[in-house]
Amino acid sequence: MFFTHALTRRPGRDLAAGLTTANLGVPDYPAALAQFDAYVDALTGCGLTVTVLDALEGHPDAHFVEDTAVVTPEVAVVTNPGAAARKAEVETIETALASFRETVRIKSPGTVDGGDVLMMGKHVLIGLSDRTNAEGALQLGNVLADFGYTWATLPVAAGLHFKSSVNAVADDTLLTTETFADHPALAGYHKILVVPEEAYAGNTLLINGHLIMPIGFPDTRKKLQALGKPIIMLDTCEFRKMDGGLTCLSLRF
Ligand code: CIR
Repeated sequence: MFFTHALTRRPGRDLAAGLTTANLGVPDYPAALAQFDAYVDALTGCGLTVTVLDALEGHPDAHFVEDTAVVTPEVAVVTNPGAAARKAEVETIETALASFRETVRIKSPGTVDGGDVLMMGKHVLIGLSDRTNAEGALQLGNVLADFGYTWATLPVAAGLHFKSSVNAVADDTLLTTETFADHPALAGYHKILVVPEEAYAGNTLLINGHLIMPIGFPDTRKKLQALGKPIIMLDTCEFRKMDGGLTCLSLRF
């Protein structure tokens, strides 16, 4: 997929009040801002025009914008995030996306977090997780089917979201942790395996032929180098403390 735009949001001063299971300590606000700025620079370097929304104080996970929408070339599906504390984030995202695409909403009792949705061309893999339920997946799948997409679900057996563990690194190639590697829904793709000690590196981002990956995962880096794509390394440690990573910080379209 070729992208021209990204939508992001600056972290707020209250980012440490967000949801987390990581047990990696409290994120440092100035350090998070520096990591966010480097991320925006990397997206710009991949040729994207990046919209940066203002921080949404009172919504400490709101910079993880990926969870609030699924954007295809034809439509922007605004989600109903699975965590009660995150539902209100979608209002400003819908407004921002409306200038780019027709928008459609996932409605309760359906819930979807965009972090569970992986677009592989015209096929969409949807992880069923604590955040994304079967009704939400059905609503999303039905909207996308109207535009010629096929879709499949699979259980998120580890990690917060499906894309915490599995991401595209080429049109037909997935980077995946061992947990997901043998699932039949992934059978048609080439796979590069992330070793368990480097599971966080499964959250690597492919943008217009560039790979953006987190620092500190040498085995995964070596495997990705074999693809011959430029690799941009970013420090995401402040976001990791809040269960976040590279894909969560933007919507690409
Ligand atoms: C949350 O628990 O919702 C946030 N603290 C982290 C969201 C990360 N989003 C993503 O992986 N797509």
